[in-house]
Amino acid sequence: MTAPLAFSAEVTRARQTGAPIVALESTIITHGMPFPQNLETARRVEAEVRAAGAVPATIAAIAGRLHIGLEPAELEGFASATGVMKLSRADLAACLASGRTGATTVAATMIAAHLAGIAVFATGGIGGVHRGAETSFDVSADLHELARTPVTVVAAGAKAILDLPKTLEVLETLGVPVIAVGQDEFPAFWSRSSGLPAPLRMDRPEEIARAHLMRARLGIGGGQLVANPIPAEDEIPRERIVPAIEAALAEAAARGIAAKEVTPFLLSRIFELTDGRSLPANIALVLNNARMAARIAAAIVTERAATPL
Ligand code: PSU
Ligand code: MN
Repeated sequence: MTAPLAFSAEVTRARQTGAPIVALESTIITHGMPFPQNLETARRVEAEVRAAGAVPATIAAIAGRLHIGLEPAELEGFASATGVMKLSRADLAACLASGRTGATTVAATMIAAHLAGIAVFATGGIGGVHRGAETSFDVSADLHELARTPVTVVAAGAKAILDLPKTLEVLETLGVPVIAVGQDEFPAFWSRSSGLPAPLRMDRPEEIARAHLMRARLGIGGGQLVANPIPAEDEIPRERIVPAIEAALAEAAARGIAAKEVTPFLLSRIFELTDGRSLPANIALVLNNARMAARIAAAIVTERAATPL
């Protein structure tokens, strides 16, 4: 018995021709943005991947099958569905085995991408170490997945709602390369600057592709985190977003929000507290990451052909 994968027509063709493919997550659609902006954004992200010369594979569990690429009607139904599970490594199998529908987080999307032979994945921001993790122990399973599954994940850093220094420490402990694109600093999702140096810096997609392939040649396993800063014209300066973050965090603590609910709660409160200003920035950075991921995926195809293992 093999994994219950369902490929879209477009992804099936790309697999036959060896075209570059970029995986896209679906938790950002169901738990990260309000309807209908979530559907519109999902479509725009797919279009951005195509425009940059790769094929998008939006990943989601629908009625017990793990979809690698969604047909337009599936994407629409999924974006407006209610009661969709939020799936990480812990619950992916349970969801599929019971025939349910679920959105894949970074961790679950990496697992699906790897099963489907897809090397590169674009998202907004990965999960990380939450503030107060020294007492709550809330550390996203995304970090452990990066340590074990060989997929290159393009994100705009980790969300600024997190404890970024602790997130970088855990990534270092787990042996995950953190590569800032085009700058020395680790980006902070809505803002380009975090005040923290990134462990590695690369300026071109080809370098990132070669590093991905070198990890495979060395048998190291695990993925790479590509930290791609939000475009300057779209960023929300740190001092503007910090008050909204502090207020949302205080509210989450007062209401006892815990476990899987934390990230969706914070994102939707920050959206409200910034009068919606957080959303265009979030959309812009996802589009920017989709473009970068497409270039890396194309470079991996080219480099693989040039340097057989
Ligand atoms: N980034 C966003 N919006 C999101 C997420 C990330 O801009 O909704 C999601 C991703 O799916 C990520 C998840 O994997 O939040 C992390 O959740 P947690 O902190 O519960 O591990
Ligand atoms: Mn968590």
